[in-house]
Order: sequence, then C-alpha cells, then structure tokens
Amino acid sequence: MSILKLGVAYAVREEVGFEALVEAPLEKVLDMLTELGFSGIELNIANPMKFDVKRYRKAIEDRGLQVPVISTGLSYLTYGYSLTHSDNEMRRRSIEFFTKYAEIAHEFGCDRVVIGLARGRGDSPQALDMLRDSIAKILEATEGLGTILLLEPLNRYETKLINKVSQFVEFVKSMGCPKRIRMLFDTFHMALEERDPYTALIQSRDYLGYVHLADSNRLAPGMGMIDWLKIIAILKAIGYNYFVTVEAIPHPSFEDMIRVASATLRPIIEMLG
Ligand SMILES: [Mn+2]
Repeated sequence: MSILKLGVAYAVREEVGFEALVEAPLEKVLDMLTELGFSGIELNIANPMKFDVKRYRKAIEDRGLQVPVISTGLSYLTYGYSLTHSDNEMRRRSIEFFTKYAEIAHEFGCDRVVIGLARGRGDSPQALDMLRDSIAKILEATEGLGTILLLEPLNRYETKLINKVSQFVEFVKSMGCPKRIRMLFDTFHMALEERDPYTALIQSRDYLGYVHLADSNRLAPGMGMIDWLKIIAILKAIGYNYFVTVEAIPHPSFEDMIRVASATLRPIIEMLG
C-alpha cells in the first residue's frame, strides 16, 4: 500500500472557463477516477455559498474516494474576489468565501484549503501587506476548525505575489511562521520559476502541505519534460505522505489526460511511494 495517494483537480461550476481544470459531469468523472486507481478529487469551488455539499459528499463517498483539499481560484476567476483587492468590500467577500471554504473542507473530513489565484495578481504596492492581513483574518475565523491554508507559489504570468519557494518562505517568516500556513508545491509553476524545480522541492520540505502535478507545459504528467521518477523519489525522501493531485490541461480530453497521468504516475508511486 503506497503512502502517496493520487488525486485530480475538478472545477465545480456551471460556466466553462479555466482550461487547466475539468469540465465534465461529476458522476462520470468519479467512475473514471475509481477505474484508473485515483484515491481522491480536489474540488475547486467557484461559489461556496451555493455549493451542494450533500450531493458531492454522497457521490464521492459512495465510491470510496476522498477530498484532499478544497481549492478556491475559481472565486477569483468567476467573481473577481481576491485577498488583496484594493476595494475593501471585494476583499471582505473573499475572506468570507474562505471561511465558508474551510467549513466545506471540514464537512469532507479534510482540513486544507488552497490559496492560489484567489490571492490576486499583486499589482498594488500594498498587496503583500493586504495578503498578510487577509490571511491573519482567515486564520482567526477558522481557528476552531484548525484549517490549514495552503499557499501556492504561482508563475509570474499569473501573479506578482509569491512566485518561488524562497518567496513563500520569506512570506511565512514575515508572519511569524504560523503552523496553519503550509506550502502547495505545483510542479508546473516551479518548472517555470525555479532554476531547478527538484532542488526547490527538496527545499520546501519543512513547509510542504500539498502537491499539484502537471508537466512542464501544464499537460498531463508524462507529456512534457519533468522527470516524474525524480519528483516522486524526492517526495518519498523528504517524508511527504499526503496526496499528489493532477491539475493539468484536459488535452485532448479529460479522460485522455487522466489516463496518461495514471499510466505515468501509478507505476512510480507503486514502486516508490
Ligand atoms: Mn496548482
């Protein structure tokens, strides 16, 4: 039995958009995941206030799958809310959404919520201060649940706020290293930003709370230049023991993407993980 579990990211919303996320009927996706040996599904929820927890819980639990994290980037892409928005009301709504995301995560029996694009693009000089302030407010509001916030370094084309592992470390240190902020390491973003993404992964070991897998071109693992044996070997060596979740462009289709990802990763995880 491997320690690492394989997951896939899934977009929960009606409108079609963000190409890196999945747009396919839930039940069909869950059946395919079960068949291909996945253990979990990450839910990226555009509007947590309208999310039907019961329906999702039943469909997911009926198949013996888990929800490793709740992710949040679609709230920014759909409504424009962000943790660093210059408009106080938009920032307040973003924080309110995060509090609700934490409650939803708790209902799925997981304690982790992602801060990716919902932190905003970082265009204003006050952005880092606003991010610290917003995160402090979310930590306070979710203290009773013990929610862990997974802050994800993203590549420079998506945000100016925290693009590398070293910038993540600097940021959490500036907040006094709260135990409930951990890093989400995304192989696609780090292949773009770091001199060497493998070394960067090793350097993230003390902070690592979650991992996204996509190849160097954001296609399925196995369709680009990343050395997956090396990535999984490092995760094992640094003692990471949670989900590795595929978040790749569904090309040529979602089903093809998860088939390739499973064919690439499962043998390595079974051998090493
Ligand atoms: Mn990601």
